[in-house]
Amino acid sequence: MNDEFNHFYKKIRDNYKNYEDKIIDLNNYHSDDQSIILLKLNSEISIPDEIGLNPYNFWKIHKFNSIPGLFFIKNIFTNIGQEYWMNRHVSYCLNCYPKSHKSNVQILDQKHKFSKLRWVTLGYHHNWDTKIYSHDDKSVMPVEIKSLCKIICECIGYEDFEAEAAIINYYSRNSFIRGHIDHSEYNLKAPLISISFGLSAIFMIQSSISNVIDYEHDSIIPLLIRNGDVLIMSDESRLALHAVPKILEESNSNKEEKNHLPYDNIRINMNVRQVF
Ligand SMILES: O=C(O)CCC(=O)C(=O)O
Repeated sequence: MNDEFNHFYKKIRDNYKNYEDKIIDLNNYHSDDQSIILLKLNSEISIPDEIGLNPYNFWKIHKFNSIPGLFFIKNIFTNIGQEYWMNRHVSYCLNCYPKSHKSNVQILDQKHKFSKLRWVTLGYHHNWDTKIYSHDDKSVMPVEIKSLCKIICECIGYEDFEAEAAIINYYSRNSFIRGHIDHSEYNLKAPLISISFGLSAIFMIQSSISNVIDYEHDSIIPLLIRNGDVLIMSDESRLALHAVPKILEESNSNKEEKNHLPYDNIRINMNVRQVF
């Protein structure tokens, strides 16, 4: 992690309230400098009913001029879809599906279900030590994930995405992920899709363009990620330094909005990559 990023990361972790005015919340963002553009979709692509998505014209696709290739999409999932995907992400571990998935905990009983669960890998398993994917170390990639990611990539004009590896991160209120770059995949031209459910979080990403925002840490953008939000890191942003310094406590109004979700007090992030 570079010094500037590290410094800002710690400030947000320790006291994000002091920086609330710097955090971009796309639910309440009015850009007058054109640094974030809302794209309109005129696509005719039909969306299968069973994966819980809104029609394409409901999606709000934001493109960041300051971070080329970064897209932030809101309003993709229906409430039923959010419930379905959250349950699915939990079932990948609790019901041991697919059979050869990998997780930081081997057998998880209902009682201890989330306290120890940190990650599950599907498809080509990310080797946390060597950071090398191997043909000898993979499980079945669930078809619903493949289909979801293909549809998401099509909205930014990327037609050939093959979901080959997924890391599912499970966060409790005190969890975080330090700054890192995802560069283990052999194919770095394909986008990385990051889908989040449950608790909101602050996500930080560093732009390669400096002076994008006129403040102290001018090349680092902190974003508020809410339940159901999708980030796509493509082109230049595919190799951007990023981190999750903070999982947020729910306000009462946020809790009400999430009554349909099967789990509270957890954030689940699915990070899908094309490896080859
Ligand atoms: O949880 C997130 O939003 C990001 C996770 C992440 O950066 C990763 O898995 O590489």
